[in-house]
This record gives sequence, structure tokens and C-alpha cells, in this order.
Amino acid sequence: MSHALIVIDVQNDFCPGGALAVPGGDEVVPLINNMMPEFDAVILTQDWHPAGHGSFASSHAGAAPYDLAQMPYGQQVLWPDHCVQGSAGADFHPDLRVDADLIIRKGFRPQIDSYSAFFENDRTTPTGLDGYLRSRGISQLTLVGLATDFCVAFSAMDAARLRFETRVTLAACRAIDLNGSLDQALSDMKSAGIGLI
Ligand code: VGL
Ligand code: ZN
Repeated sequence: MSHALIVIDVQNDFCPGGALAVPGGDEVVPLINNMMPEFDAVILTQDWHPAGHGSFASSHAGAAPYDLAQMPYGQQVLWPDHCVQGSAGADFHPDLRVDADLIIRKGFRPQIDSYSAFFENDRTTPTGLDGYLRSRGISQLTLVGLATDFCVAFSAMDAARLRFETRVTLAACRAIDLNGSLDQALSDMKSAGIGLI
């Protein structure tokens, strides 16, 4: 039984000074680097949006960051422009170890966001990570990174739904916490049988 560490979106734009800074986002870097050698596989995800992405408030007339928009696939929080492909903000934090087995990019389709490492926000378009893990015989996952209440939680919920044995190491995560989103995410993950460490 192989166990993978999934490192979610530890990118400059989610760290202090970035376009969508998560409070204390950079604090997770040394913790995650120290965890990496304990796993059979390490996978990094990278939020990777084209300029003008549909999740950006700047792409919607009259909208401000953190407004809600109705998209064909459901409600979507509108974000400041962030993690634009090829920009410095989309790079991994400079101290993060990037000698990982796989880097999975997500959110690259112009009109659909992807919080989860497994499915885009329509909950049906796969990223391919499920097949990669299964074909490597990986059945246990530990998730860490940014942000606890969005990309980490969505990834963990999908992992549990796909029947991976799933844990989240909360000490190596930081949250955005938008209108109670952290409490909601923690209770959803608990109900789904995800181990919160
Ligand atoms: C994320 C909002 C928008 C995340 C990504 O990594 O949690 N949040 N894009
Ligand atoms: Zn994003």
C-alpha cells in the first residue's frame, strides 16, 4: 500500500505579498519540506489560470473580488487575478522543495475554475490525478498546503469520494476563511471520514 503526499498550491500568490495572500501561507513551507521524505510519492498541484480567467472578478463587469457569480456549473466566488500562467505569482514558493514525482496543473480552462486536484468545479471534468494514483498503486493520501478551506478541502473531499484513505495535516495548511468557510470545510471533511491531524 503506497502513501502519497499531495501538496496543494504552495505558490507565491497565496503567500504574504501575493495577489490572493493566505495569512501565514509561507509558514507551511518548512513543515511540508520536512514531511516529503516520509512518503512513497510526492505530488504538487499548481493553480494555473490563463489571463482573463472566468474566476477573476476583473472578468465580470461591475464585480468586485469575493463577490459571488452564477456560472453554468453553479455558484463561484470571484477572486482577485492570481496564479496567471507564467507569472511570478504562479511560481512555487522559492523555498518549497520541487523535486516531486508529478506536478498537476489545474484551472487552465478559461471558463471553469478548479479548486480540487481531482475534478474541476463542475465536479465532473477530471484532472487525471485519480488515474495516475491508481496506476501507481497509491491508496493512501495525506494533503497539505493552501488554502485549507478551498483547494485543500475540495481535493480531500474528492479523494474521500474516490475511496482513497484520506488525511489532512492541518498544521501544514493555512485558510482564507471567507464568511465561515473554514468551519464549514472542517465539518464537511470530518463528516466525510477524512482524518484531520
Ligand atoms: C485557491 C481560490 C482560488 C486555493 C485557488 O488554492 O485554495 N483558492 N484559487
Ligand atoms: Zn485559482
